[in-house]
This record gives sequence, structure tokens and C-alpha cells, in this order.
Amino acid sequence: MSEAIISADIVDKDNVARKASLERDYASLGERLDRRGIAIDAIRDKVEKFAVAIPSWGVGTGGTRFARFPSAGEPRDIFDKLEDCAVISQLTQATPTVSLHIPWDKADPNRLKQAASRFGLGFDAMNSNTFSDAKDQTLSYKFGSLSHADAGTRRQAVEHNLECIEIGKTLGSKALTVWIGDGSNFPGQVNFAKAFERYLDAMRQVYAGLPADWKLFTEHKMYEPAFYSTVVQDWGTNYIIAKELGDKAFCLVDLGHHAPNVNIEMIVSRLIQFKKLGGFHFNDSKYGDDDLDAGSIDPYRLFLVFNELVDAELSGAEGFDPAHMLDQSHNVTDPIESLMLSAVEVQRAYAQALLVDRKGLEGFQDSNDALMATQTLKAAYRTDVEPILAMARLKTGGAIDPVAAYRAAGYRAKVAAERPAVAGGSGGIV
Ligand SMILES: [Mn+2]
Repeated sequence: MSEAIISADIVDKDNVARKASLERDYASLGERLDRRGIAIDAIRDKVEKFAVAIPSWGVGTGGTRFARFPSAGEPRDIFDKLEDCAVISQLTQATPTVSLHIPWDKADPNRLKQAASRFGLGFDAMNSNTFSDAKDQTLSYKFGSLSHADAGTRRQAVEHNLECIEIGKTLGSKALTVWIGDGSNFPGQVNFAKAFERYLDAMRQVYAGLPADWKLFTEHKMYEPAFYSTVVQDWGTNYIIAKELGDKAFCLVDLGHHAPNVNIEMIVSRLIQFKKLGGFHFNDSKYGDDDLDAGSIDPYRLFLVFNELVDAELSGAEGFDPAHMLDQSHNVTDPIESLMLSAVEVQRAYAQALLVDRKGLEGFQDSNDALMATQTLKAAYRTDVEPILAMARLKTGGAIDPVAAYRAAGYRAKVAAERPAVAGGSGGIV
């Protein structure tokens, strides 16, 4: 039995006050879905099993590009972060794993494992960091890491990634995510082909260190911190990387790492079709890599991504098993509340996508009925699935209203008293 950080009495009290209304809403939605030939309990069962990993860096308050505004009760280290992640997991019952970032979260792996298992948490993909210089690092990544012109710097970056794998092996992680900031700010600064060849060569060495049952995820991003060229800039380059490295290499899609208006759901479809979709960093954005809460700006896009995922799931696409992770960090909300709501939004998109009349859609596509095809998607998207999500949480021991239960528990005020403010800390824009 894992330890609950928020008192069960507080969660129960809040749930009791909401339960009767929820049951009525669930029954009413069930009746309407039944008319569409959908069994609500089957959807709820799938939602219960859906999980998304919390990024350790997400529970700290991120800065803006220009400044950092610390909040009360921020986690001081990875052990505080794990406690915050445990709160999110307890109340949403949707986030059983944490994705670590090394060296930000570096600690004795056995202690980390022990701390996580106390709360019933596991570890998702390990994340390496060669986009900033760690304290006491010999060679700087100012001009790149895995694609650096200097062989010694590349070697150091490879060794860091191998170290992340070693730590992850003790923790029970099964994947390494690599995102690099390598690129250039001026035309002529780097030779595109040579830089990419150096990157591939370095990544082959990382891949060689991967255990047999692990996956390697590479994350593309069109720009930033480099603004003229980026070595792993888009899904095309990412696909080449995954193909070059081998069967354990896959592409990771961070929703914020594309130009505005790019058709991300179509990229997702292509990667599924050619068996190279590794997983996601879910977040939302208005302009660039804004790292806002999932579904906060364009929930329809999130739904359309899940429409592709559910299509693959239901058609039994070979090798289809994407990793779901959140990746967000900003400055104006309580990160625990934002992460809980993001996890719920990702679940919501999944539940809505499960409601799509796929047989009907196929018929409209085959008969070129564009209007009815798009209305078929809209009918699923417009369905308020909140009673399904809330019932799934209630059934698995979570909170009907996670934010209300969290606020009733006064967790932030409690940790603010226990955790003195620290200077620095690690935010993240990855
Ligand atoms: Mn990311």
C-alpha cells in the first residue's frame, strides 16, 4: 500500500459532496451515448487505464526567458519533486510515473527508487541534458554537444547519455529521451551535413549502450536556442535519425516544437504508419515552444492528435505503443494544479477520440462527403466527457474535482512552511 500525501478524509469529504451530481450526470451521458451505440462503461474502463508521465521539471515554477519568479513551497530537490508528483498522481490517478532530467535530478538511484515506491510511483523515460553546462563540467556546450566540431566535447556528451542510461537501469526506466540545442545562429557558422554526420555518429554510440528492452526517443524542435539552423529541426530529420539508428530508436513529438499551424496530427499519422512514433511531450502553445498547459490554447488540435492515436489503437497498428508525457513549465499558476489539469485534458482528448463513429467516418471519406466527415469528428469533440473522466477518478481512488480537493487540503501552504525558498532551481524549456 503506497502512502497518500493528501489525507484520504479530505478527498473523501470533497467526493461525497459531489458524488450524487456526478452519478446523475454519468447516467444521463450514458443514456445519450447508448443512443449512439456506445457503452459508457467501456469508455470509462479505457480512460482508467490511460496514463501520462509527469516531467520532474514541471513541478518547479518555470521562469520566463528573462527572469524567474519563485513561488512559495517550491520543491528544493528531486525528493520534494517526487512528493509533488505523488500529489498529482493521488488526486488524478492518471500519472503513475515521473520522467527525470539528469543532472537536474541527480541523486543516489537507490534512494530515488525507494522514495518513489513509497508513493507507488515509477519512472518513465530518462532525459539527458547537453543543452546547458553542468557545474564543474570540463568542456562547454556553448557551441553544441553531440554535433560539436570537437571530438572531446562529443565524447563527453555521449558519456553523459550513457550515464543517464545507467541511472535509469537502476530506476526501472525503459527509455532515454535526447533533445539537443545544437545548431547555429548565422549562415555559414556550421556545415549542415558535417554537423548532422557528427550527431549521427555520436548517437550511434549512445544507441550501442541501450539495453535490449529499452527505447531511444529523439525529440525534434524547429528552433531555439539556435535561431538560424538546428541540427534536429523537424520530423523528417527525426525520422532519418530513427531509421539510421535502428529498431529501438523512435521519434518523440513535442507539440510545441513545430511552426504555428503545422499539421501535427498528420505528422503523427506518418510516424505511426512507418512505425517510428515513440511518444509525446504534451503541452500547448500560441506562438512557439510556449510550454503552456495541454489543451489550454487549442484543445481541438489535441483531440485531432488523439483521433490518430485511437485510430491506430483500434486498428491494431503493429508496434504501436507510444509513451505519453507532459512537458510544460511556466510562471503564473501553481504547477501541481496545472499538471493535474493537463493530465485531465490529455485524458479528455483520448475519451473524445474514443467516441468517434469510425465506421461512419470511413463511409463519408470513401464517398467524398467532406461535410459529414468533418461533422463526425466534431460530434465526438463536442461531447462533454467530464462525467466519464470524473467517474474514472472516483472509481480508482482519485478526486472527482482534483483542484478543489487539492485546495481543500492546503498542501501548498503546508509545504511553503517546510520548504524555505531557494535561489536558482531548475526550470525547463525543453
Ligand atoms: Mn519536450
